[in-house]
Amino acid sequence: MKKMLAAMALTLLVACGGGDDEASPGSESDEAQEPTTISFRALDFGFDLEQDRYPAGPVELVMKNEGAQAHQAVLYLLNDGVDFEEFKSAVMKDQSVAPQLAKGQLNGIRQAAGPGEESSADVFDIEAGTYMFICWLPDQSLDTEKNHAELGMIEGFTIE
Ligand SMILES: [Cu+2]
Repeated sequence: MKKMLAAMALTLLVACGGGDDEASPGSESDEAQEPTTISFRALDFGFDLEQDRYPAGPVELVMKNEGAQAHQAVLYLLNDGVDFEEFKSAVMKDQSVAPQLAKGQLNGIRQAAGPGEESSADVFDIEAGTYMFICWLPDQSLDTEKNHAELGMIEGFTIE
């Protein structure tokens, strides 16, 4: 669907590009850029992103909770040199290392969404890097004392 829209947008650009304004192709920086939607599903326990790479620029986060528990998606930008697998395994073992490996408190979805609910964050500008969504909410079942991150609710994606 995204590809199709991109192709249509390109066709429109080409179709409208025959004017006398030579500067118009590729001068998108003059105009407000349409935000990219990063939409993903929250599950018990994990995130399912439609893509693992998105372009830098304005983005909107949209989370659909398809799990049976409430979920959030706190957004982290990994420090240079930290890769996704390294971060995930370190945080699943000891969540206190997260602030040492990444910058937290970005414009993620910190407000919990209940089962079946959709939650979004305001459009913001995102720069290139490796990012991570984490859900820190406690497991509500009776048999674990873990939080969702410890149960694997950590997922990464790249902004390029
Ligand atoms: Cu969760």
